[in-house]
Amino acid sequence: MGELSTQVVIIGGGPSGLLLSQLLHVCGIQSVVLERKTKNYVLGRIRAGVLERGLLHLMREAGVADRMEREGFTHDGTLICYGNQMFRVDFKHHTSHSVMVYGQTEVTRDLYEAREKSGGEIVFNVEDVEIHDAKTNAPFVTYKKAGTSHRITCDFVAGCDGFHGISRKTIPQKVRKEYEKVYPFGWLGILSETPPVSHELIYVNSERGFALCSMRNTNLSRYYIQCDLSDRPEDWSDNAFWTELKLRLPPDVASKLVTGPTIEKSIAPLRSFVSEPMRWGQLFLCGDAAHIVPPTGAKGLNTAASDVNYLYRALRQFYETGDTSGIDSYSEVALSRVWKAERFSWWFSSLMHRYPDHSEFDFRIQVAELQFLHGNQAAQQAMAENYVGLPY
Ligand code: FAS
Ligand code: PHB
Repeated sequence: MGELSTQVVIIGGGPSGLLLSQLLHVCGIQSVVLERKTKNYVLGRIRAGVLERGLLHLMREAGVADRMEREGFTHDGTLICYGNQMFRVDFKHHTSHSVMVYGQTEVTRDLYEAREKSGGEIVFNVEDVEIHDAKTNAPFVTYKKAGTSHRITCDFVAGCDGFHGISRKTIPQKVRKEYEKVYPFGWLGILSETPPVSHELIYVNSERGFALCSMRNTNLSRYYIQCDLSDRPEDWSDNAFWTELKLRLPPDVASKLVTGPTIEKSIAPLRSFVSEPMRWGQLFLCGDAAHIVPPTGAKGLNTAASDVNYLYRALRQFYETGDTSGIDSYSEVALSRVWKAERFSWWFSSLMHRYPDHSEFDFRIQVAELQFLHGNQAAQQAMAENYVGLPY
């Protein structure tokens, strides 16, 4: 049995775990990251694309913002289409803030590079991770790697292992309160080495269903269309995807769309999910381990970042002063912002998708909501405040 000791064991080497590890490192707190996959596997997952202002600040504080500042795209607004209408919500005008378009893959790559450069301990291909004695002052984590058992004693455990991880389930079922809403459709997403159809994102509510035009750089486009839950990526040829996307876009946008071979094609199911509490003894949950949002509002990665912000500051406060107030209030403070992100993501999803079980009345309410957003500056300000990211 391999024996190790550290201050914080972080389970999960995705953006939550890596960002927390790097921020703790910057203020001299030791951590070990346990990741069940390989680094390349983690980097191969195509996920989020829009970063809130809070995450930008955290990346700068973690010392990993240089490439993002060079290669990311600052977006001051977004376009919204419905019926034969298209309008722009001006984030900068309403909030004096923007968002950064920079893929989660690149955020994760920058964090891996920084951890490796500073000698961070990241163990890949771990198996059978288990958290022990979380309710005591001497928690420890065991895991296997290549058949050898290991044990790490620590002060705290950060569960950053995503929706399918083991951390949330370490909290006894009778202690956990879970809330869930499953949406009756998925998102079929593609990447193509083609120039984006627009320099800003376009969210579309068309009679054939939702569509989103996004990007990663000037020659890497990211497009999504709402699809049935029974669909599989292999059911959609490239030609079928492009044809459907064009049918959902306004004609003047569709006519400018540059198509090409897809280099990635995947379907993400949509769900809203929250598990409370986010703390159990010395175990703290961050990111998808505790909550999931439909990607409509680009809040998944960004809400993981706000959890990391609260936990990082709470642990720093404890190690620097012995004060446990941040740790003791972590779950309540993090959940307050989580639920606001859940609300916005649910609201924006309700506004932009065609629901198979919608009545005629539901549909007319959706049109009225879109017309109100289109014509009311206060409504656009409320949307802009949520989209750029509420304050931490
Ligand atoms: P992650 O799931 O990213 O990372 C958890 C890590 O823990 C993984 O690397 C996993 O391998 C590891 N792990 C799991 N169990 C473990 C164990 N037992 N031991 C050790 N390691 C373990 N958000 C957006 O904002 N926009 C999007 O378009 C978008 N698209 C998405 C598409 C998909 C298919 C999915 C699943 C999510 C998407 N998201 C999107 C949300 C996504 O970006 C998450 O919010 C973000 O990855 C959260 O980061 P983490 O909390 O680090 O969780
Ligand atoms: C993306 O570029 O992947 C993206 C952008 C905005 C969203 C969801 C996904 O709301």
